[in-house]
Amino acid sequence: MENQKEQQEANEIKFIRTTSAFDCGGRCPIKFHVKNGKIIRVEGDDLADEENQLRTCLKCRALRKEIYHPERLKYPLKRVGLKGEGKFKRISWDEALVEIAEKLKYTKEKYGNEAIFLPMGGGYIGAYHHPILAMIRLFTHFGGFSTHHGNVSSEGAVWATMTQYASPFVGHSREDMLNSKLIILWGWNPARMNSGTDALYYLIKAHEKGAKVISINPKYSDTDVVVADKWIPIVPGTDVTMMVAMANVMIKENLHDQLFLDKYTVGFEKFKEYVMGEEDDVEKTPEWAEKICNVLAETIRELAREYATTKPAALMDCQGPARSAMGGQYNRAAMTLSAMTGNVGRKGGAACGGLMGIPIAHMFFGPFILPPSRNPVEENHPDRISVRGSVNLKHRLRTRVHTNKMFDQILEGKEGGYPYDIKFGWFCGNNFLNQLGNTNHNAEALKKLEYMVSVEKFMTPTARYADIVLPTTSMAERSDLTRPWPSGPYFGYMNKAIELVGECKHDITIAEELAVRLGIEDFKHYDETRQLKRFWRGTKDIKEHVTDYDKYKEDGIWRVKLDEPYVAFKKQIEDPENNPFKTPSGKIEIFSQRVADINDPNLPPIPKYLSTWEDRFDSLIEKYPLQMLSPHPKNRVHSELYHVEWLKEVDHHRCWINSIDAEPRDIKTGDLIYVYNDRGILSIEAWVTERIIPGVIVIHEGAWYTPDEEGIDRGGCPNTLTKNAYAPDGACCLKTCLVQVSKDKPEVK
Ligand SMILES: Nc1nc2c(c(=O)[nH]1)N[C@H]1C(S)=C(S)[C@@H](COP(=O)(O)OP(=O)(O)OC[C@H]3O[C@@H](n4cnc5c(=O)[nH]c(N)nc54)[C@H](O)[C@@H]3O)O[C@H]1N2
Ligand SMILES: Nc1nc2c(c(=O)[nH]1)N[C@H]1C(S)=C(S)[C@@H](COP(=O)(O)OP(=O)(O)OC[C@H]3O[C@@H](n4cnc5c(=O)[nH]c(N)nc54)[C@H](O)[C@@H]3O)O[C@H]1N2
Ligand SMILES: [Mo]
Repeated sequence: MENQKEQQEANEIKFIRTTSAFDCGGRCPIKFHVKNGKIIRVEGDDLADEENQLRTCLKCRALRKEIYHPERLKYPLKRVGLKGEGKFKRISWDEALVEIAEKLKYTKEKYGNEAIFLPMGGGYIGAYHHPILAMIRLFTHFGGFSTHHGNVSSEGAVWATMTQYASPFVGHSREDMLNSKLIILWGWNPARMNSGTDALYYLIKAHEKGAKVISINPKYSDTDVVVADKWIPIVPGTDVTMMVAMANVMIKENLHDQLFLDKYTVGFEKFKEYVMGEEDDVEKTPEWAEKICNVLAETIRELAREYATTKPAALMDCQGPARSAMGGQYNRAAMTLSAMTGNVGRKGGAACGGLMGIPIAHMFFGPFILPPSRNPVEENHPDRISVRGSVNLKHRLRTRVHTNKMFDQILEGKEGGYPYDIKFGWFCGNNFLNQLGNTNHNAEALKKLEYMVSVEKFMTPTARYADIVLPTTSMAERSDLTRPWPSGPYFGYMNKAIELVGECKHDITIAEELAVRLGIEDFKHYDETRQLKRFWRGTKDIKEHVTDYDKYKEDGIWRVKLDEPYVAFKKQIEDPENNPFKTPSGKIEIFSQRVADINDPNLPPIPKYLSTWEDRFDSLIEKYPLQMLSPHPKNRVHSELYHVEWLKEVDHHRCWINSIDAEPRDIKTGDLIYVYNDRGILSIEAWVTERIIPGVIVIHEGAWYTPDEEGIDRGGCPNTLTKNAYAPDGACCLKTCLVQVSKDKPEVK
């Protein structure tokens, strides 16, 4: 009888509401259907009305296919083959943790704590289970670790906004697009890369309501297909020429908002001198720009007039184009145009800057589970980094290697001019071999590490180089708090839906168990459920908005109701006396003295177009005539969800190439082609399409690096071709890359 009842209960379908926590611009509400302890179905948001519903994305709807994927890691593994070869054997947790603890102690004694390297990683965005936070705490207790600086996503945009506005919160809540008359998508493609779960919905609504939408992008994007009234294709990396040429037209035709500039900005005169050619005898006319960016001068003129005279207008720049050798110059020029047209702080306008975040429901994580002290390796260093986003980059370089140089540091160490000699690497929440520039070089570096641990859900290209791979839990196996970026505003409550799969352990549990083996006695254990409530109670931002914790938990989401759309810098514009910008001048700094003081010609104090390496004017173009773009994938979060067959079907991984480039190479859709440069060779299927301009190819990021015995990457990971370099402002240069394409296999070096 008892058994029957239990059976009946188990057979019932339970609904568990949660919010996803991928490192994605979306944060989707999810309703899991759980039967017999197993997720059998995934639904989206059904708690809100049509208007407020958050449209759960295709990736989250396929979640159970990831959670139960046959290749999901379920036990600790020890490498038995060569690094990268992928041969591992199952071991017990006890064996794994004993060995790791020994290696950590050995490394500390022999080389010092600085030899322990902890790469950051955003793979999971939850407050309690954040893998990196757990490890920062453990390693701080253990005497410290070394790490890196420079946000892989957005350092160019962060640098630009901190320079010009001294604030990263440059976004509007998305419904404000309904107030725009003109929306310019300048390298923004929210139909592919989620940029707020509600972004595309409001963009479509705004378009339906009559806003004109113009897109400036080398590729005719998925968003353009849906909403663009006009597509202006542009040569990658040359946006600043078009932007300053638009400024030139506005100045000449007196279309700019001089009153706004006088009242709220500093340094416009210096920018004007550059634009009008007084600084360098080159006037930045549309004809000048046309020669570089390949947009007709007349098109530039028209857009300048339209943007300056249609009010309000929202120029939506983003981070992608700045993740390049040109860095945040593009965001700085966009912010300047926004000020010139008086669209900053205005409903239906946009402040630009690419980050798009708003400060509401933007609690920061982990105040209660961070270590009690600073990382000792940096604490005792005279050049410890102070503020993230500080414009003084040079200062930062002395304690931390740049993100896109972390593998160089492993290879070359102090002798090569890097801060430390690295011996031990702990990789969690990232797949950096795959996701940073120059995979072949990164693989060499991982081979050189004395010891490496990877905590993962899957045997990623990075994990294949580890000595020990530990299996971690998925988001369905955890309770946590999360929040969206870049837009919102809402808080997510993640409810644990199923028991831990296989022998998987949470990252935080791994840290706790390792602490015991390392003899760290004061490493605190926090109870998950109680800790989440404490987060809520102790975090002003959540507590202020979330008035009913139990409902928040039950619904898996708490929506913050705004009386009117959030508009960045509204206060600064409406009441500047009492609300100065946080810049040294208290105004929008079109000219920045702080940047001028760095005195680097490649880091100009006003936004400027600078030609870069591997652009169309680099002599390397003769050998490698095509620019490669590697935008974010629609069907994955970077390299996550790679195995999910449903998602593979959505968007086949293939190389976009224009017929003008394909025909002379005898390439047809479906052909296997080789894409290469001096850094590597990859193979991929071709898609001949007019949706990308001639001279440019597209390979989406996140495909798994899979070198064959000759070293050809059969997985088609674009970072096999990108450079391990950073821009003068700290941006990772993952979009600046020259390649050649052929149908025949090129010679392997
Ligand atoms: N589905 C999905 N959504 C995601 C992510 C994901 O992996 N998958 N990742 C999330 C993360 S971590 C981030 S940082 C954001 C990233 O968001 P972004 O960095 O903005 O995204 P990207 O796809 O790299 O680039 C956006 C667009 O810029 C265009 N572009 C590239 N170069 C140029 C150029 O020189 N000029 C112009 N005008 N356009 C250019 C590309 O064609 C592309 O359409 O997305 C987030 N959202
Ligand atoms: N060519 C090119 N390269 C790019 C970009 C580009 O535009 N072009 N974009 C860049 C950008 S914006 C970003 S943000 C980076 C992303 O770079 P990464 O952060 O390296 O990319 P992900 O593929 O998201 O890797 C996250 C990993 O964390 C694992 N993971 C998820 N949750 C957990 C957890 O709770 N614990 C542990 N231990 N692991 C977990 C996942 O399985 C996954 O393997 O890629 C960058 N790389
Ligand atoms: Mo990112």
